[in-house]
Amino acid sequence: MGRMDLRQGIGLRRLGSTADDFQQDLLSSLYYRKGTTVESASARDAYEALALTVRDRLADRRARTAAAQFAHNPRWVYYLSAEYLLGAQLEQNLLYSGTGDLAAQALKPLGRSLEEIEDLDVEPGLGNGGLGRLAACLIDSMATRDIPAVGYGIRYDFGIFKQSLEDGGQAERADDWAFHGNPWEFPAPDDRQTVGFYGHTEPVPGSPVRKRWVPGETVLGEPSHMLVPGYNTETVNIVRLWRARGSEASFDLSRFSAGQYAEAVQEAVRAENISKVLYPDDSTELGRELRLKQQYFLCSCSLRDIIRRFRLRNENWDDFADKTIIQLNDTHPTVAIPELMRLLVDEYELDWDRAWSITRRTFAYTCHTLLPEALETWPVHMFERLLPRHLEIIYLINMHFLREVEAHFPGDADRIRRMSIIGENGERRVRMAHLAVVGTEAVNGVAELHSKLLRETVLQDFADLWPAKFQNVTNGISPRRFIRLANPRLSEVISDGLGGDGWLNDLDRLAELESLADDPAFRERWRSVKRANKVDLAAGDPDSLTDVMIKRFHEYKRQQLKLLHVITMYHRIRENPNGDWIPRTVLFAGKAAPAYHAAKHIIRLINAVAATIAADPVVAPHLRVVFAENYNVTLAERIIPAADLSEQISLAGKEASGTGNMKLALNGALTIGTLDGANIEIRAHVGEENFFLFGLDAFQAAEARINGYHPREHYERDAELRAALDAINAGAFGGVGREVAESLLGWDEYLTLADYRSYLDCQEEVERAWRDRDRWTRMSILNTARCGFFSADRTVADYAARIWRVAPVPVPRED
Ligand code: 26V
Repeated sequence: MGRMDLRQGIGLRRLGSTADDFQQDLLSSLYYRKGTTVESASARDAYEALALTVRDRLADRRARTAAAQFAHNPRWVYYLSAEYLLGAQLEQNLLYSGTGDLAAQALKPLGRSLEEIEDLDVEPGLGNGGLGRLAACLIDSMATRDIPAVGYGIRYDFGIFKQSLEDGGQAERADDWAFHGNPWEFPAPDDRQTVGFYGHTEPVPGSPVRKRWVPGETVLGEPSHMLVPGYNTETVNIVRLWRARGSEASFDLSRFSAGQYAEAVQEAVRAENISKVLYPDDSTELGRELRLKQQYFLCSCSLRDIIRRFRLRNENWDDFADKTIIQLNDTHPTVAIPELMRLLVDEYELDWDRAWSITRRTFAYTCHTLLPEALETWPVHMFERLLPRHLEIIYLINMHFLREVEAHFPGDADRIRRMSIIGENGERRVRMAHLAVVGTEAVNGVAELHSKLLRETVLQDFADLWPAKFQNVTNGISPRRFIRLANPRLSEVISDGLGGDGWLNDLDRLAELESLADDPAFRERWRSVKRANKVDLAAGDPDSLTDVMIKRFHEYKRQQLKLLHVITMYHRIRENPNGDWIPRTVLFAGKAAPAYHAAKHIIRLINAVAATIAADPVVAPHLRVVFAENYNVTLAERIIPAADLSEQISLAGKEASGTGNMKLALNGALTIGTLDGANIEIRAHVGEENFFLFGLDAFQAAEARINGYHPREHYERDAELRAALDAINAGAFGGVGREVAESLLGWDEYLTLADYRSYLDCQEEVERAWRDRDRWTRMSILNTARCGFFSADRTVADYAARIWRVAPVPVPRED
């Protein structure tokens, strides 16, 4: 209650809502917070002053949110994620605070346009791809649904690397995203935490289970938070990001005085390295100690913060799980499970069974992959060195757990070996997914097929033991960011069609567009929006079919399949230059993990093919290949509204969900895709006649592998496929790409050649549909109209009802 009284008591001035008020506040930010004047303000000064002015308005709502939420003492949702891809903040915060027009007005006396200022807003690239962007969409929707929540993460100094092309290949540069400072965050140094590493454990006299951990190294975690406003509601939640710092004692003054400058700071540097850089994951770079350190750093800081917050309103540990649900975004934060056990048993002196019952009810785990190589494990010896007490606790958890298994499946030694948290084949390793399943109340996959495959393959033993624990929660996306902000033209058409913008909080209402799909005037508007978006993107002829494949580069996603299609189109056009070809712009964008050589070869080959086609006067008028550098949220927001065709062509059974597929379909792109991840649900929603399906299904793909797959058979049998691969090998594309051809012909891990013919046939279907402009537009409208299900608001509602069991806590409006 203290907080609310405090705020009410101080009679803080309300921020005005007129253009004049905003103007005044912008100028005072410029004068008093930036310390400059209208005359001498740089563009960056104007940007920062504007950011602070907008932030103030949200901070006001934040204060009321905190008061209302704490007064309510609800069950809080804590989202733990090593990654957040928040996207640019200014435009979003202008929209969510309803100050866009005011801002444009207020900037005029400064001689600046809003567009110019928005270009200075840097996106914090604190994630790799889908998993990090999902975290950002979910916290947006939690705020929009008035769910008391905090997202916890790491404030990396360097985010996902910046990609550029050099000689057609990927080059990486560091992403010093906060080089100029970050006006959106509030440092909260008083909430800093101390985190231990290494050292040893000592018995506690008189207690058989408690231990004292004496760390060999300690590091400070300093939080700052960014505001996470809900749309069309008062709630403003936060995402709290931890940054590692050396303590005062880590600077060695005596060494400095002796001229040993590097040595004097080495301990502080070691500490600060923990939050220095985001791991460009999705490669085989696993097993690095620093990465495990990051994970524990995040978990330890966040749990202590969660406990601090719990104790503001509660006393009894038995209430902890009723007031706390911690959602683990993949296994990266799984060490939170033994950490909570350690805090409860060793520090707060609860007995083991009570602590375990609390812990299990506190956590839930979302799995985001099926790829065996992406399932995290850590060498036992590394764990033992870095986190000796946690390893002991994991052993104890495992002992109790395996007894439970033995009780259910007596004498099934094989099952016990398979299910153990400690893998014993070769090097002993801690299996984080097993720990996550054992230590949580609910486990979910991210699309129907993915959840089913989890239950039936990777986690089958666990599903046998605890069938009720396994659930599905299909992913979703923020309609505010990916329709309203990314595609203002389409948003206007939709709002006109539906009579208002209520759909932005209730995406199922898009269904009302269905009746307009046959209205010629509406279709015409729909088409002209897409065309204008293509003109803005300026990637190619706006009247060409804009065919986009935008996602991380991964062999399982099969950019190489798209490329074989491109090469075949190139051959066909060359052979028949006067054919009735449909002009196409094929746009690729995406990053490859720096150590993922096969993926980088594919990037290089794409650019070599693009150059060859561009230089060919016969083919260039019909076909253009573009590789857009440095794919990130900001670039996605430009490409998605301009797309006609969405490539979702992963090998069935490999893509857990995909979320780009949803963004593209909602913006009226038609999907060509396999029966994988959320594609299956997209197809079910839009109707099979409005989706281009091809390829093996997950069952057939698994069968093909088991029955002995021979890519060469496809090569021998299919002349066009052979021509494409032969062209690569013959050096038709500047001699680039032989590695790609070699891997496809040699092993073809992801059955690219098996799906080639089916994919090409399906592309002909696409072209037939494209030739009938009205048919295509109708399909496009229906895609948008029928994808309301893929709002992250629905995803959050599912988590809230079935996993978190939390209800909204509305924040009263001021006045
Ligand atoms: C990690 C690794 C690391 C080792 C080598 C291979 C590999 C492959 C993938 C990954 C990423 C695993 C976690 C992840 O980002 N999953 C993505 O999560 C999205 C949100 O749920 C989902 O839409 C994507 O389908 C899924 O790939």
